[in-house]
Amino acid sequence: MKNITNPTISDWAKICKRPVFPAEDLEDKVKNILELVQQKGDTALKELSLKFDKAVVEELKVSEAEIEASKKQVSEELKVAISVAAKNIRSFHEAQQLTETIVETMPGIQCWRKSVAIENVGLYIPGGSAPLFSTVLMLGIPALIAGCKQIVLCTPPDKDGNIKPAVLYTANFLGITQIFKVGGAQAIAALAYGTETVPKVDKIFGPGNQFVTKAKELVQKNGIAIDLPAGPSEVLVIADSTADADFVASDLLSQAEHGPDSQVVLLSDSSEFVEKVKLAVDEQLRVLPRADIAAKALENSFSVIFNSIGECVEFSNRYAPEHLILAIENAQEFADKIQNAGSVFIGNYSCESAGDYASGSNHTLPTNGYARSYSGVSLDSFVKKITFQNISRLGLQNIGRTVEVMAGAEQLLAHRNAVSIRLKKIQDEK
Ligand code: HSO
Ligand code: ZN
Repeated sequence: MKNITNPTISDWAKICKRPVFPAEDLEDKVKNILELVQQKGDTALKELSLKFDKAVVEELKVSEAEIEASKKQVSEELKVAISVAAKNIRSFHEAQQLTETIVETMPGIQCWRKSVAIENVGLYIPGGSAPLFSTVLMLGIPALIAGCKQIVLCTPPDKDGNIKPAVLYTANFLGITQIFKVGGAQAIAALAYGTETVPKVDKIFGPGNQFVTKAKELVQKNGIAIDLPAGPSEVLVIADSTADADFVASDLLSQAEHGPDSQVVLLSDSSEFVEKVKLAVDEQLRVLPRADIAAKALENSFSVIFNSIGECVEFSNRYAPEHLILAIENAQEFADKIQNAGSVFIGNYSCESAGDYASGSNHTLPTNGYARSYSGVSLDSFVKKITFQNISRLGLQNIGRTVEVMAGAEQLLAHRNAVSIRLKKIQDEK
């Protein structure tokens, strides 16, 4: 983890740039996969699973028997943890249901907005070295609260053609039953176009590798919505000398262990504190099973020493981290100055892991600086908001002239006539 001291503002943009590791010919490879799935449907999915996951998949849809078996493979302790986390995530997302009021903008003119669930949604749950069953909770719970009619889950099979029991258990625990053994760009293609077995959806959610992310980007051209332009995980910690170096080190490592392309950043006003954190990182890293991955991520990571915590906050707003931890005195006060971040963790005890799993907030968040303009996944991500209006005869009399004048000025005379024709009839009826 390299250190930078007091960089000039003109260097900030360069420092904030995330490392990129593009796979060779990524776009062409993904386009080929998308085409194959469009042409050959289920057959392509099975062929691609064999090619990329080395898995022979007989049935794409997970069977009842497999779901039943998962209940025996998950420990009682984990089942309790999943239910506690689910309860908190449900409470937090249920509170996001807002009933909007009917607004009378003028006498006789009523306008209102209604949230209506996106009918068909696809949830992608990556496999790989750390199967994130927690993401099933983070995507499944708001989808269910929103009232999505069809929730389709895709996740890659392992070499034996099986799905991780915790993923199956969690999906079934929520009542999600349409689970398909398919991963990578081919899963995104299946959800976007539909195959004989996998239903086509309207919006695709979930994290994934570069292939998945590229596929999500490309299928948008077909009118499919996606949650976020996802990228590698990141955390930025702002810490002063009142923080606990061991805690800060543990937070940095918790994100570093996600993948070699993750980035962790430490900002502080104290060089002694940064040194303490680095020692603690080395010590904690040694005993981590994913030390290799975390060590690689640390190579793309850095610390910056600024003159004040105020400057750290300013830099963080420029960096726009996915996760921001404020391990500083008066953390709440500084929290009010946060302009760009996916999710903020305030004080020494708010570790990111709590939000990743169980405190209630969503862990699907904007990375790669997208926190400047995007929000993380929430209940809103699973609905569209339809506006309604009801204009009475009196309402049209009140608004009519305004519309006629504006339509005339835009020279859209059919628009103007839609009002004039009505006003005239009202006049004639008098
Ligand atoms: N930190 C990840 C979410 C996660 N962590 C899932 C553990 N499991 C999102 O950036
Ligand atoms: Zn995490």
